Amino acid sequence: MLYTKETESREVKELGGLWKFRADDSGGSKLGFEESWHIRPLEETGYVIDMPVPSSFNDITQDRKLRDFVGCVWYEKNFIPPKHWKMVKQRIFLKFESAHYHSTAWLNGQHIVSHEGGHLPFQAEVTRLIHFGSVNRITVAINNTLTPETLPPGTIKHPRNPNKYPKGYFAQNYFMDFFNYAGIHRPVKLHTTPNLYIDDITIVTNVTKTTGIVDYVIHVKGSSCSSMVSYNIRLLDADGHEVAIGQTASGQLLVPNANLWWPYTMSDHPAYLYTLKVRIEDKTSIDVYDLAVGIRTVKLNKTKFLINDKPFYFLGIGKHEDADIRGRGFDYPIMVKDINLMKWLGINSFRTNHYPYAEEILDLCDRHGIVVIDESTAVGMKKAENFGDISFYNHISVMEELVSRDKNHPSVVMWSVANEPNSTLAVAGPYMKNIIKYTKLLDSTRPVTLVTGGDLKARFDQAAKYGDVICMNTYYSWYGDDGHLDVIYKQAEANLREWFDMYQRPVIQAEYGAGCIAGFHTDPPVMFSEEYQEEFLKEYFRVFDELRREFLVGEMVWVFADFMTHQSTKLAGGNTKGILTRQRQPKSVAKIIKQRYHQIGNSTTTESADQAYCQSKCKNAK
Ligand code: BDP
Repeated sequence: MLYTKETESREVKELGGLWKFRADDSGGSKLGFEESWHIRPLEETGYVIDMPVPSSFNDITQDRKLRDFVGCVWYEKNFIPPKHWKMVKQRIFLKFESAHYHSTAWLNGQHIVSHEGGHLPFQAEVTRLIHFGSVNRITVAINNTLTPETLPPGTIKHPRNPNKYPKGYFAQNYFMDFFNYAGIHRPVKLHTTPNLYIDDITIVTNVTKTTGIVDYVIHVKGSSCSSMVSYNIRLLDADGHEVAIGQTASGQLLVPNANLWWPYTMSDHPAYLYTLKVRIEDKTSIDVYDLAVGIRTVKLNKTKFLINDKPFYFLGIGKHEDADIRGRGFDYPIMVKDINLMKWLGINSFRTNHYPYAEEILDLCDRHGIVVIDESTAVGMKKAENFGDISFYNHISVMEELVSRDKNHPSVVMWSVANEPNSTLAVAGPYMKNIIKYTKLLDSTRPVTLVTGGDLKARFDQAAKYGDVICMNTYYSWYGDDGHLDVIYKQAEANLREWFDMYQRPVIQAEYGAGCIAGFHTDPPVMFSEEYQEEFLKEYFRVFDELRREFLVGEMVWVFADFMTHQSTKLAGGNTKGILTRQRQPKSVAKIIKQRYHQIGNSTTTESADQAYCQSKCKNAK
């Protein structure tokens, strides 16, 4: 599914703003369906409130019950379509960029689409259901309940003891360390395409000596006869000059003296983007779509992660899409601020912990040369019941939707199929082996990893070994040997070496970090103080500085900013391992990261990358 945007042949009407909202607090969340709330205006069914879209609903009101609500919530929006959209031979789609977790949508009372899982888009063609010249009504029911088969999984606890729990009491448990924010999290868009339209584009890039190779496949829909469709494909450089053309549905474009897409720490001219202009036409329709193309390769050898055949070192961070009030709701100011902070801190990469992020973020990463490890929603798979057939097929769909959405982003260099599944379980082995194998069938051009966690000994692992890169999360002197900073060097070094020795492939420290309450100072350092967080990181740095000369290809601090979690006596106001506060203000450790990352980043900027750029610029100029 292509990103929804306006082009010469497509229009978009964003349906953000205030929606009507009602939680079904009948207990089983069935009332709304039993009473068919979608067939009439929501306010006729009961009391409704205003709810901003996009946003999580949890932190918008003062109602404690809504904050922790488990079950089905209902949203409704009225809109009037532009009159000129009534044109014949045009299609209209309604797209949700994401809603968490299970969504059912109706237009004017008619069911149009259902979708399982947050963080990925879904849409329906609504051409025949739209009423012109009058108000149309969208109704969406969203259920945030997590079960052993959902991704992420959870369980619902129904304690029976009437002496301890009120009648009807139940609670949602889950095994991921972030709050289960829910609602319509990303924009809702009504958009048009011509009758014949570009449904998908797949780009694969390669490089031979100085020539860039762009293999493309255009998938169209809406034509009864494919031989009647003509294709006009043009690849333009960043200055708008045509560098290659194609006239078929699939083909290869050659770009002599190509400007390669480099991460910003590898070149003074990073993130070079070409534009693929696709135009298709038949007797009645013309459709046009522009796609940014970064020409680059990703390869591995035993000890290195190579971008354009040069070693890349992840000076990275783990993140969340999380902020005050809006929860996990998409927000341009937060997104741009985060990218600016990353550049300020010298961060050249992040993992989309622990779900796919908004496409707008990946676009920014393409343009800024920030490298992304793109992760699925499989987090918190701790029990054997999370590795059954239903989970497996859900997982397959997530990987299909994720790869199909993000495959053309040069910034995305690796897929992560899961975070810290219980890799000691025998069932985890074949399960993850098959998920990784399937992901490679979907995309053979990028490595695939599975992020492993805890102090799991390599020899007991059943699953992480199937990944191309070992991605490892550890928290020495935090979870275990609490407060003993002096164990970090020995334990972290031994652990990373053991994994490399056993599996002989590049290793990334994908998470490590210590909680820190901003403004809490102690000397000598104790846990949760700014000083402890600093010393903790410095101990890990000693290990990284030794091992990056051998097989370590990245370090990714946990975590970019403090974020909300479930409530627990161990978590005051959520997870405080941020190097920034939740409001994106630096803790003292941020300065240490900034200094280290800029220093390493500057020293790894490859002269050859810049030479290649200059050579091709000079040749183009001639
Ligand atoms: C890691 C998880 C991450 C948690 C972190 C922590 O991957 O999601 O937030 O632990 O406990 O194991 O801070």
